[in-house]
Amino acid sequence: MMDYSVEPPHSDRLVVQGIEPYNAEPAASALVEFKHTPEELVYCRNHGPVREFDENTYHVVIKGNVEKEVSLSVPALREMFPKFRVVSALQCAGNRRKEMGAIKPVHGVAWADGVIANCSWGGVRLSDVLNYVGVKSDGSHHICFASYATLCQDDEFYGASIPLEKAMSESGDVLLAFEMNGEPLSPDHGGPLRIVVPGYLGARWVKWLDTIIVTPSESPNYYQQRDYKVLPPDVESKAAAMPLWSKYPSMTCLPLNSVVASITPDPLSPSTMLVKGYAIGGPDGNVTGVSVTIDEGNTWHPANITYQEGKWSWTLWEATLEGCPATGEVCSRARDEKGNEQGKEGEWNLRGVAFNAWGRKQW
Ligand SMILES: Nc1nc2c(c(=O)[nH]1)N[C@H]1C(S)=C(S)[C@@H](COP(=O)(O)O)O[C@H]1N2
Ligand SMILES: [Mo]
Repeated sequence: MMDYSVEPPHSDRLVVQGIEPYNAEPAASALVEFKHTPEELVYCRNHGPVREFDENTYHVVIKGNVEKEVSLSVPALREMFPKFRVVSALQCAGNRRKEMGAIKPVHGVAWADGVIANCSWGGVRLSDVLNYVGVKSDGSHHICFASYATLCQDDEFYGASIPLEKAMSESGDVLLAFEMNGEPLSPDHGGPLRIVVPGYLGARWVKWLDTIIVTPSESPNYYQQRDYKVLPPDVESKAAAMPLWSKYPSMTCLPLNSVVASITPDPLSPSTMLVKGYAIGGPDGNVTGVSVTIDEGNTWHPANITYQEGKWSWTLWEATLEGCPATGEVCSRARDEKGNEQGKEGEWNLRGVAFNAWGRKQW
């Protein structure tokens, strides 16, 4: 049985979507006030109980197609490998699921638009650790991550995998992380050790990481094989999805996206609105621009980008709109390095993942 009675205390700044397991998100309006998301505003997404472990005795085993199998403690990782920091957004594939669910019901936690956090992650490079153990591979291998440390809902353990190329690429910035925002990683976010996979959906960022296996195929885990996939829109039930899971690819990157987080009228001139939001790049690189409209896209106004850092951070933006009516709606649209633009509508899928219609908020 899963025991939820011994969880450490959670932040009181989050909107709770579920207690067992603990799932909670901040208001997007609170999120966009910070470049780096403070710990108390970082969403919590769990498929089982949160557990607390001692960093000094916590180990990760690395095995499979490697020259030497090892078991390394977190202090050993700290000592043996150079430390790196990367600023990266962590985002759940179910971000904005509530909006997709308004089109047609979907399966999953009805997240609003707060399951995203932009943090500075500290740890050692997965590529350094893999070079140390020596990967025996002809190229097309996968690095499987698992946590047996805590139980979960749909499988014996929580697991995920990423392709070897992503794990080994210098610019991929995949970390075995033991710090978040310069502090030891807390139990809620997978401390003492989690994997950080910049640019990939949160489901691959395995928390309480205790096992890494190098294999020729992807992780067999439920969360890699039977979930976190975009099924075609005509698949409308779990029964219809069952024979199809294995035919569709596991998600890696989430799409280009933007969200309108807050609209504040100027106290001195109420027809002037300050609009704030966030945006995030997809598989084709980071955000290069965000525009807003209050007339369904007839006229677009460029927003100012107020924050972006490196390759993997989110983008914060704001726009001042003058001459607004008493009530209305603001939409946002992001553009990326390759010139792709966010589409007006997002496509529905059964699991409610990867929703990226224009951001939309009424005042
Ligand atoms: N061991 C374990 N790792 C996990 C999960 C989990 O339930 N168990 N949830 C995943 C999902 S779906 C997401 S979105 C992120 C959430 O990380 P956070 O709770 O630190 O925000 O962790 C991922 N890693
Ligand atoms: Mo997630």
